[in-house]
Amino acid sequence: MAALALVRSIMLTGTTADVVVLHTGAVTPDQLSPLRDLGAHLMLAEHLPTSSEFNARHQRDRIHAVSPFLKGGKPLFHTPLDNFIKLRLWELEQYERLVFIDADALVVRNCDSLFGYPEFSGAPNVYETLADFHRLNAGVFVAQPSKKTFGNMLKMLNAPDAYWPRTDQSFLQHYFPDWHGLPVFYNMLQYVWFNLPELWDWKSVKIVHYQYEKPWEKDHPKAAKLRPLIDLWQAYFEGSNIPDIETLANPLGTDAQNCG
Ligand SMILES: [Mn+2]
Repeated sequence: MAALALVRSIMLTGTTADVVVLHTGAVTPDQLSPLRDLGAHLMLAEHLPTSSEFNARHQRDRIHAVSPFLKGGKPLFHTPLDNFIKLRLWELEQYERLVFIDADALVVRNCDSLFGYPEFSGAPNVYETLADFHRLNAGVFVAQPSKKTFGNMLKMLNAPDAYWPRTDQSFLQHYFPDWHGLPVFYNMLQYVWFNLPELWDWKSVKIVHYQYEKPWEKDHPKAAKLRPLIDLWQAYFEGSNIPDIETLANPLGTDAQNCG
């Protein structure tokens, strides 16, 4: 499963934090055991107790009809109701602070400094234009677990007629309107590679986030454009020939700029 590449990448950064994998009941024990072997703690999480009206409004087919993805494709496994499960992180009061990272990401440098950031810190959803710096991408964020916060979230989330077109991402931006911005390097979205190559610098990138098409999908429409990033993910997934990040070539454009 995809989280194997992520967990391996985190362990290779020498983190001193507990690594916890939040998973649904749809994941099988043989998919989970390699994660445990790498030292991850596994945590089964249930869907949130949202109303049946809420659940109907957030069914995949309905969300995609009302609020289609116009900028890129997502694989079919994508289930909107599963996305809200990540709010259960706020129930984990045994931790003072946590850093959430989407399973479709790789941590290529140590990110323990994120534990020093306040709630709620997240990186902007920048992958097409710099005008999007005010939008949140919920793939990486810093939170302070609190059952009280969790209860308040559930109330707002599940309010009558509430509709969250980008699921947890829309909700978190609404719940934390004054979120703190993390540098983009903490959540480099893969489309930056071809849309804003001048932003990409391997010397600073800490987390690569494969938003939209996934690096484990066979020959997706963006595969040719993203080949170096897909090869990097595969190396972490296989656990062999993982390159030294310092030696990776930046996308074209950055190199040209550096020469000038
Ligand atoms: Mn993601």
